Amino acid sequence: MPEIILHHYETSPFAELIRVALGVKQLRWRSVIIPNMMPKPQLVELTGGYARTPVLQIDAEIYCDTAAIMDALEALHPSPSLYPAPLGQLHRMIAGWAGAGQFGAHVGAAMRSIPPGVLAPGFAEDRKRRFVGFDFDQMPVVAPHLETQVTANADWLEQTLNDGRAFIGGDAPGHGDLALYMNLWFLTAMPFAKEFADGIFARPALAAWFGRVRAIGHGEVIESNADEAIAVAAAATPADISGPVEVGQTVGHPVRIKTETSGDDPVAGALLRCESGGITIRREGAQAGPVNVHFPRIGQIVIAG
Ligand SMILES: N[C@@H](CCC(=O)N[C@@H](CS)C(=O)NCC(=O)O)C(=O)O
Repeated sequence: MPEIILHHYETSPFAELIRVALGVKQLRWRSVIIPNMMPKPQLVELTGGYARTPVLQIDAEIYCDTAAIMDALEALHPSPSLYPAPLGQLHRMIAGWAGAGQFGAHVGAAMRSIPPGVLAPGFAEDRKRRFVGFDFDQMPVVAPHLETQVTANADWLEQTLNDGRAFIGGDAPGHGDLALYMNLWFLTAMPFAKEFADGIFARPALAAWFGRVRAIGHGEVIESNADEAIAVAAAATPADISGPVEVGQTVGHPVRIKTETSGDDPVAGALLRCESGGITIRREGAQAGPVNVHFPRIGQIVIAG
């Protein structure tokens, strides 16, 4: 099996989702710790501009966004599936809910009472510039509302799990479980919202489910670093991919991929594939050489030229 390399940092909820997915599949993976704000020159060497966390690398294949990463892990190691019956693909839609407004709500609730001086210099500015609509200065104003959103989510989860099922779809955990888990995990990972988190975790079925997901673990982790990861990409040949593409697009033509609501640079390359299942472009890094960069179709804008 090829080397799996996760570019991530400890406190990232989306990274925690993938770490647990690696645990579900009991995989062995290399951990590359990246900065939690810009600049990220070695990550961008591989992605071409995408700088969100996490990014997965398998040889010269670079997967941006947890949705694309989950597909890559599922293709590499299909069993146990991250999309178990009966929910199957519905897990993706639940993950979409958890990763959008609910993600922001949990981050806001978790960081509401952060004492002055705790955030690294430049962190608040980084998030304001890179996450359209996000502003730490507005936190005291919006946090009470965000807490209501977290509470509604927790109530629904509790009601779902109340019939004694182990995971949201039954006996096996899936993408939706991991995405709901990552938000609640962030509430526990941040020490600033203990009282609020305790109230959320007072729901017994939710708390027991959270314990079951946490017990999955992270698989087998090997420490690595960005230089090694770039060398792995440089030594590998990217996969030969040729379509399908959408109406009006042509394989090989130049495109730029821009993440919705992100202030990061679009990624430029030659289009290899663009369909509901995802987007792949070929680009060349100065040190990494030719790489395939993969994105999910949902949430990405394809700009011709
Ligand atoms: N839709 C993306 C969202 C990823 C995301 O927003 N990650 C956060 C960290 S949890 C991030 O990138 N923060 C800024 C950074 O790490 O520089 C995904 O599913 O991977």
